[in-house]
Amino acid sequence: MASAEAHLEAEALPPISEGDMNEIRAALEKGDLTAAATKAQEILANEEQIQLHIAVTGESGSGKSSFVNAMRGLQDHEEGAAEIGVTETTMECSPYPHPQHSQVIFWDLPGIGTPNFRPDTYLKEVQFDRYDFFIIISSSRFTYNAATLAKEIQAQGKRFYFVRSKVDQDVSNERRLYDEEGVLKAKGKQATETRSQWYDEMAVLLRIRQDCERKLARLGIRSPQVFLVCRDDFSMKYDGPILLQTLLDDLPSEKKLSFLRCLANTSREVLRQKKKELMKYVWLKSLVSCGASAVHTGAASADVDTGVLVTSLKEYCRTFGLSEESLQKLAKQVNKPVKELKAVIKSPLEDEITKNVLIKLLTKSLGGAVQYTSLLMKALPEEWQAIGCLVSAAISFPSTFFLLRNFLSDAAADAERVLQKALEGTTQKSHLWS
Ligand SMILES: Nc1nc2c(ncn2[C@@H]2O[C@H](COP(=O)(O)OP(=O)(O)O)[C@@H](O)[C@H]2O)c(=O)[nH]1
Ligand SMILES: [Mg+2]
Repeated sequence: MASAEAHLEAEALPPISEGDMNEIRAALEKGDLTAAATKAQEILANEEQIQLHIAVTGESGSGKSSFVNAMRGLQDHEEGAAEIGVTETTMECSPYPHPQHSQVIFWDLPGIGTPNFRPDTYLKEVQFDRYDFFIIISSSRFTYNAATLAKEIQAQGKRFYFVRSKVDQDVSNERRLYDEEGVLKAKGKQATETRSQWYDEMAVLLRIRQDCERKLARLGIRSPQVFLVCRDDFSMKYDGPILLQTLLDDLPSEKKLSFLRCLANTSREVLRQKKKELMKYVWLKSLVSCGASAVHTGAASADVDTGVLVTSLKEYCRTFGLSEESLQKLAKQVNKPVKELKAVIKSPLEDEITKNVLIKLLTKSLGGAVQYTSLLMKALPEEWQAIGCLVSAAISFPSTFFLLRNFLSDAAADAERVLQKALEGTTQKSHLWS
C-alpha cells in the first residue's frame, strides 16, 4: 500500500444535494453516527441505481446492433449479444443492458430508412423521453432522414452524435489500390486531391470525415461533427476513444460514474477519470462502514463493517479490470500471456479480496488503530459499550477512509501499468498513451 500522505490532496465531493449534506452534518453534530451512516448509505444506493439510456439509431444494416455489442464489450457471437445482420421488420426497440453494469442500457432502435419516414412520429414511437442521448449511425454518407432526425432530436432538447461505422472496410478497400510499397497501383493515374499517390491512412480517414461533414452541412446541420469507428477494438481505434470521451464530458455530473464504470480501461484518461469519480464517494463509504459498526456493539472482530469495505474494494478492482476474468480477456485480446500482465500488479485482485485480506490492509492502514479499538471494546464494561462504540467508530473512520483512498489509488496505478504492459509493442500505444 502507498502511504496515506502520498494521496492527501482533498478530493471533490460527490454530486449530492445540499439537503442531504445538511442531514449528515446535523446527525454527526448530534453524535448520531448511525443516522449519518444511514443517510450516506441511502445516497450511495441511489447513485448505484442511476440509469443511463443510450439510443442507437440509423438505417437498417448501418451497424446499429454491432455498435451496441461493441459498447457492451461483447463479440457478436457471445451470449447476450444483439443479433447481427437481421432484416428489420418491426418498430420494436430492444434494450441491451451492459453485462456488468446493468443500469447502463443501450437501445437498439428500429431503422430510419423507410421512404415515408417522419422524425417526429418516429421519436414518439420509440419513446423519445426515455433516452439520455442519441447515436445516429451510418456506414456511408448520412442521409436526409438522418439529418432531419438529428434536427428533431435537437428541437426536442436532447443531444445526438453522428457516428460513421465500418471505417475498417473503407481503410482496407483503399489499401487494395496500392502496392506493397504503398504506391498507387493504377499505372499512369495521377494522384488527385482526394487520393494520394502514396497510401496514407490518415488521408483516407480525413476524406471520409470531410465527405460526411460536408453532406450533413448541406442537409442543414450546423458545424457537424462525425466520429469514425469500427466495431473491432472499438474503444481503442479511430475515433472510438474521442467519441467515448465526448459522451462522458457531455453527461451531467450525476451520470458520469455510471457511464465510466462500463468503459473499458483503454486509455490513461479513462483511468484518471474513473479514479477521480470514485474518490468522491470514499468518505460516504467510510461513514457507512463506521456507522454500521456502531450498531453491532462490540461483536465485530474489527470496528468497521467489513462487508461494506470488502464490497467497495471489489468494486474498485472490477472498475479497473483487476480480476482474473478481465485480465484473461485482455491477455487474449493483446495476445500476451496473462502472467506478464499480472506481474505488474501490486494490489490484490478482485477474486483475492476476502475479509481476512481486508483486516490485514486495515491494520496496516493507520498504524494499527483498529486493533487498539478492538481491545478498547473488550476492556470496556457492558454499560459503557455504547459510548465505546461511538469512539471506536470515530477512530476507525480515518483508517477506513485511508484504506479506501489508498486502495483506490493503488488499483488505478495497477490498471495503468497493466494498460502500459498490454500496449507494449503495439501501434496503438502512441495514440492512447497521451
Ligand atoms: N467490417 C465491418 N463490418 C461491420 C461493422 N459494423 C457492422 N458490420 C457488419 O454490417 C452488417 C450489418 O450490421 P448490423 O449491426 O446488423 O446492422 P443494423 O442492421 O444497423 O443493426 C453485419 O454484417 C455486420 O457484421 C464494422 O465496424 N466493420
Ligand atoms: Mg440490427
